[in-house]
Amino acid sequence: MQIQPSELIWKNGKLIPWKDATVHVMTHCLHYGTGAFEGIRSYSTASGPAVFRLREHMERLQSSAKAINMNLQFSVEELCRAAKDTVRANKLVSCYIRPIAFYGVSGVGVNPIGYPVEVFIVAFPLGAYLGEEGLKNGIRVHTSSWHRASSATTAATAKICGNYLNSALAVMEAKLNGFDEAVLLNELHMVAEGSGENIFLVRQGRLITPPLNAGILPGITRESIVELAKDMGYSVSEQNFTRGEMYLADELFFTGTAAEVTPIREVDRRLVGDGRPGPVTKAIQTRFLEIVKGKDPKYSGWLDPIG
Ligand code: PPE
Repeated sequence: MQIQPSELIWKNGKLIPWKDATVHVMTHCLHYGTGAFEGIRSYSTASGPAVFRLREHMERLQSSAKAINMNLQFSVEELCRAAKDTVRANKLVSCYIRPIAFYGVSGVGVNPIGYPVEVFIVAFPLGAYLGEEGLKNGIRVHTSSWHRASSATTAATAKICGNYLNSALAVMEAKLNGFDEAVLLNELHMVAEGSGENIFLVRQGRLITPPLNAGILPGITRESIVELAKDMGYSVSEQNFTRGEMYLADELFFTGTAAEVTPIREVDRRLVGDGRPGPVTKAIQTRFLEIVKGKDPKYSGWLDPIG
């Protein structure tokens, strides 16, 4: 996916030119994946740009950092302010915000304790993660031969850079096999999530999504959709399901900051339902896209105006 550079990047408290936001080759995180990051979206609303669930994302960044014994030197409030400053400084409205914190340069060796910690926040325009066509008509996925790294192997529920090797292997395999995205099973062979999305199954009008102890990333969109779907009157349960149960689903969809609510129209070369986004997915997607654009005052607490 091409990136459209913006002007300024926030680095450890200061805004610097895009081209200067570089790292040294001996950066610990580059070698060992010892960093944490976030993906956040800002949307255009009638009262100006607003960031969706900014605080929750910065709290998750802090939690991911804690999992790798990394002290960020910036509070959640400071990080929220910094993210908004970055969007404003770049005169962006609808955009993606990528905070990343990582162990920098000191010595050599796997142990990063005592290394300097660098924090960057980048903001840039981003369209539909799985394509406009995918957002509208659904995507084709396959079950990956790679399993989601287990909770016994890594801090699987933290958004840590190194964990994304697992996702990268899965998505490369999916693309090389002609699919749009991968679905990963966990160590118990239950459905976990996509390479960068949580997953929901709809059967007989009820929604099911894997529980947090399935080793998934605790998605902020996932949590929002659970709440929204319940408010819309749907039954929602956090329950494990199998690959075979995906084949019997009436509807399947992915959720994520980047992916928003993306329908899945085919899984392992089997049509999901009739191969078109189903009514529940469409209703939830429509409501979600209205909420993020500030069109529903009931959920205005999920939006943080940039001002
Ligand atoms: N699972 C994974 C593995 C994941 O990476 C994401 C976010 C989610 C679930 C959904 O989480 P949330 O955004 O809080 O609802 N993936 C990011 C994209 C990764 C990428 O860099 O590409 C995102 O959506 O921003």
